[in-house]
Amino acid sequence: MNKPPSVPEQFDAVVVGAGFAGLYMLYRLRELGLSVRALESAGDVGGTWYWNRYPGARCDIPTTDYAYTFDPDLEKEWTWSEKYATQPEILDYLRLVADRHGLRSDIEFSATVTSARWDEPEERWAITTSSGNEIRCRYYIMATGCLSMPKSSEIEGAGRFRGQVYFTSRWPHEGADLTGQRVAVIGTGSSGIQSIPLIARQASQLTVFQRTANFSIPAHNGAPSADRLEQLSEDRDGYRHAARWSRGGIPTDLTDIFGVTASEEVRRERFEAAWAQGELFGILNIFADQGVNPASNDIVAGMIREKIRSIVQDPVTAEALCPNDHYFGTKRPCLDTGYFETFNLPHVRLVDLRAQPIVSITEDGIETADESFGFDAIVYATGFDAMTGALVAADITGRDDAPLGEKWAAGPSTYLGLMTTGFPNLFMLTAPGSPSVLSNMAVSIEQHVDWVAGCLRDMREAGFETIEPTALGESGWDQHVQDCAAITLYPTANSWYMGANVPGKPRVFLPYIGGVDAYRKACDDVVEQGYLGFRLTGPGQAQCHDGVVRRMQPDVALVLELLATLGLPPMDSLSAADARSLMAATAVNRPPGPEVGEVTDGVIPGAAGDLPYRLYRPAGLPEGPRPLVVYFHGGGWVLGNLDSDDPLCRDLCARSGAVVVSVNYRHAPEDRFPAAALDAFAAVQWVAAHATELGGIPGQLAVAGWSAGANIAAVACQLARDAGGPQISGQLLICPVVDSDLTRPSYEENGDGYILTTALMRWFWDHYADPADRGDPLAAPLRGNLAGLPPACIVTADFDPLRDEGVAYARALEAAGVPVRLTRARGHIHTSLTMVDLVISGAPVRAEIGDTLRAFFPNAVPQEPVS
Ligand code: N01
Repeated sequence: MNKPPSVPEQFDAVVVGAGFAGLYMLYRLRELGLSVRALESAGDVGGTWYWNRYPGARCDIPTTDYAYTFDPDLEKEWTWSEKYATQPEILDYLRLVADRHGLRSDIEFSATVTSARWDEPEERWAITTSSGNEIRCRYYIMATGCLSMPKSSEIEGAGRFRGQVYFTSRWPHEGADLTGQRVAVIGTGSSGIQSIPLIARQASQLTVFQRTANFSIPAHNGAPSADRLEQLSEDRDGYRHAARWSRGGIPTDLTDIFGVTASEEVRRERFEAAWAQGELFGILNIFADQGVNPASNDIVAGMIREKIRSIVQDPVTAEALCPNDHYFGTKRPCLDTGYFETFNLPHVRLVDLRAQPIVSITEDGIETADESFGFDAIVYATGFDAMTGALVAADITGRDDAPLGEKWAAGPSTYLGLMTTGFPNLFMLTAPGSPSVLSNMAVSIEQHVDWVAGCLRDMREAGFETIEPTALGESGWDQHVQDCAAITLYPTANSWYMGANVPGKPRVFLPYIGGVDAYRKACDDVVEQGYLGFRLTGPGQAQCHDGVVRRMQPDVALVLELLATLGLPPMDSLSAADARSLMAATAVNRPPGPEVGEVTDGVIPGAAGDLPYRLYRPAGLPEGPRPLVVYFHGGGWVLGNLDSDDPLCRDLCARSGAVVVSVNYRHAPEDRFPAAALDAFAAVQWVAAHATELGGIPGQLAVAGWSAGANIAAVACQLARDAGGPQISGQLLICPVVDSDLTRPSYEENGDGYILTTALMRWFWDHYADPADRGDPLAAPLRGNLAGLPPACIVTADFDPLRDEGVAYARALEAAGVPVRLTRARGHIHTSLTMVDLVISGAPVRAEIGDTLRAFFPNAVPQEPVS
């Protein structure tokens, strides 16, 4: 007789995983009064701390900070014995939390989820487990961890070895006695680096197979930091608040010292202090620019290599242990206890797999290209299919029977690293797109869980039963995650952050690198804006405030934040003289822009007197004449000079291979309309006439400008056409002023808060031109005759009040038959493209501008663009 189908158990929520995240999620869901079942494949709570029992396993975040904060009494009662606690102690802690809050009664252990399917008509998840049970729930929450799916060994012959095989991530509970054995360890990530010194104590011979040398600093383990304990005892709430709103989840004073400009003495002092401190966020915060600037990063990396050479006695081994194929920090750095010293022991040997790769694992050991090694035991410390592995393996099928693995085939896509479209009511804790592995996990996990719990509470109060991100919200977040990574050195490394450690895995930067603080703010903003980017439904109702929570480039946002802290007066409240002084003062410490071949200053006869110019000649071969670009600086006809746009001129010169002649012009209010425009035209005429002596190619001349400089560049093109010359090959107008109408939508949207404000624009116009003149094409070129003008490249920025007039000019030029390339600086403000080397996200736009300038001169000598 057939067994009758069992009735699926019903829960409001199912949580998968009983580690740090799963336990707290369970606690919060129960607090909300929901019925919950947690499913855990292990035999006990602990997650990563249940499985990773290899010798030496410890956390690499100080234990004072690597703990829950939701239970203040537990915080006071529990004392960590060490600065970095061992795996058994952390596991004990998690067991205590489970017992203290009676969580075990809702956890089914040794239960592996085999599949989860969204039942569309029922609006519920149907989950099956390894025991054949079916469970149904409304909310399905994956707390499966980022580093829980061991990477399968892709090494040839891995199954053939007849000796003992161990995986650091699945170490036997009873331990492994390696006493007197010949042991191989493959892998030198955190797990390898922590376990190798302890394995060396037991083994008679230890051979470490290293594919990539890794950066590691001494943990200086011992008692928990007295300083942190004191801060906690004095003001626990304040300390925890600071952690929640910090960049990495630990209160840290971020430095503003740049490696490239710091003195040797300061560099050394800061490095030695971080080395002595033995904390990851310390060594990652020696210089403000070490994560983004290769030169600064090299300073830190070089000093770590010096330390390695000073510890390891054999110079060949020392050199092989020196990392040199990735920037420091771009692969997770390690904290060790005696790692490099271990290689001074006579029975320990390093095999550099770059020099002699593994050919195969054999029955007796390992064969490399050069040698055969015999072993009694092989330890794999080869890492994880990080961040996506456990989620994809969980066989989750969303709307229209679409598997998560298929959706993520080209790389994961999430909204806030918490949800993904097509999978309603599926929450993922610390998923791709969240700060997770780049942060103190304990802090990030509490934030995620609190957000999810708050979301479910809000939904219940409003009568909603399903939630799902919109395509727009999710693609916007994915873009933001990649934008944040793109300005750093991180994507350059073959790291597990990039999925590069797993053969065939798409190369996408997985975690959110914008910071715990920025992430928390984004999550909060989403809620404040009525669950922006989510669609919620419930009986008889639906809600969708569609949109993108972060559209601005992250470095632009940082510049704005920094400016806000300076408390500068609005420019439009100042006199022209004071505004000029303020502008000069704020430019003092900015990066100088790229090197060019030669910079010379000179004087041009203008429409009513001499005009200073600065000429930039590109570096490199071939020698000989180059096309010319006459450039006009920005500053609303009132501010600016040859210095103000110097970095941008260098950049344009280096990228285009053209000689750039930056010309100053008469400023308002001393010389009002149309002085600046007439000077611009006079300058263009003079440069065209003196092309040869300036090192230019006669007849190959473009004009360029930014902001008001673009205004007079555009006017000069119209005047040149009307005057029958000079011949202009192209006009580059960066965020141009082309009209005096301040009512376009971009003025509404961006008129306040993005440096160039509507009020400032009005102030500029008031200084420059009488209202009666503002419609004159010499002031508002959009209103002129546009036929027969040179090809144009118009650059607009998303958060610029002038955005729409730039677009309008492009459309009008096109309508008049002028070839136009409209380049959008996505996520930028009016000034960001001029902030060369400060707003790194502007580099791709400036590269595009360089290409356009080259295209203005198709017959010029080709020149390699700067990278
Ligand atoms: O793994 P890993 P892990 N042949 O990927 C090598 C956290 N964690 O388990 O770099 C030969 O870092 C691989 O070489 P390569 C922490 O976030 C924290 O050590 O890919 N070698 C690498 O050397 C950490 O980052 C703690 O060229 C192969 C190593 O194996 C993350 O977990 C402790 C290979 C893998 O290093 C993962 O650390 C432990 C092959 N086929 C872990 N495949 C603490 O809290 C891989 N390798 C301190």
